[in-house]
Amino acid sequence: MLHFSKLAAAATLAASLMAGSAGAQTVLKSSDTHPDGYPTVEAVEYFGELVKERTGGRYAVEVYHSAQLGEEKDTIEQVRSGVIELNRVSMAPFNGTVKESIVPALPYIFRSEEHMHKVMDGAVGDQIKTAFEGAGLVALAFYDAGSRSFYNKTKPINSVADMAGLKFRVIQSDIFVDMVAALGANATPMPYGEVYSSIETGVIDGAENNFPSYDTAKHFEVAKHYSLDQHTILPEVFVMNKAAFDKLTPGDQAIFKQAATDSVAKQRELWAAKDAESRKKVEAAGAQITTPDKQGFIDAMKPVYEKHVTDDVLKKMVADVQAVQ
Ligand code: GTR
Repeated sequence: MLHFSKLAAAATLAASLMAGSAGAQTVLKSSDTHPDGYPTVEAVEYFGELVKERTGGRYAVEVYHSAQLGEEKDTIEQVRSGVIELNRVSMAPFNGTVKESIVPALPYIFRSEEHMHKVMDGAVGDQIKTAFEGAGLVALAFYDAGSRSFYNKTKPINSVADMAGLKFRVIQSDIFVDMVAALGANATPMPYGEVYSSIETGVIDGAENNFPSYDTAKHFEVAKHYSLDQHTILPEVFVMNKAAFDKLTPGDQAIFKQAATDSVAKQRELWAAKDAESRKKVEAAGAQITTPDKQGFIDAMKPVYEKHVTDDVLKKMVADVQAVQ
């Protein structure tokens, strides 16, 4: 043990001396709830490699995966206050603080993943990015997270009627709570890391997520009925503390932005592969996938839109999204 820590100290010293000879290196911390190898973790690592290369080693990124720095809500506070510089999280936990982030979280707002890409790569995406600045954050990139669907341990879901009375964990956003209520079920928002044991012990019947999360968080082991209702195609967001970003020179800011854009293409490729791989894996492990009639789910969402799309800004954004072909 002693031997190991001496070695580690020597390695750290050597690394800092090397960095010193090339000019001081600033290491930026980034959080992710997912395990090493997950597409978002890999994408931020790739971003870090590009930044390091393009700044001649002046900046590097260290990704703390597997929720090492805490659950999403906590790490969002950390990045807003500057305790960490970067964070890759879902857009949903921002719904209460960044109004414009509500739009991509609305159920069935996107017709397909292609539609989501067009919207998020276009004017509405830019509008959402600008809105994050109000929360002290620079939204560097939007990443793919496929579509979220319900899964539970109790029974297969083939229609809205089958949802009645079931208890689902939802991601921490009121939109998701209201969506579940509109489907006749009960929602409990809770941190991601508590979902497995809560399903196992019966505190909840299930949750809602995409295949890679259902797979890597092992939820398929405790909730085998997965219904492809695809209620949201909610992208992830990769954010940077605004004060930390503002401290960069204009040249470095451009490098960071370009590296983030480059990481999006990489993440989309990784995501498509992981989505297919995870689906295969959970099916082989016994997950039962049903394809419910989506129209019933879509029709039930009217009250969610009425409650959350309240002002003119949001109404216009929803219309703009719908107009994107
Ligand atoms: C995943 C998402 C995570 C986290 C999680 C959740 O799809 O990638 O960032 O938000 O869902 O449901 O908490």
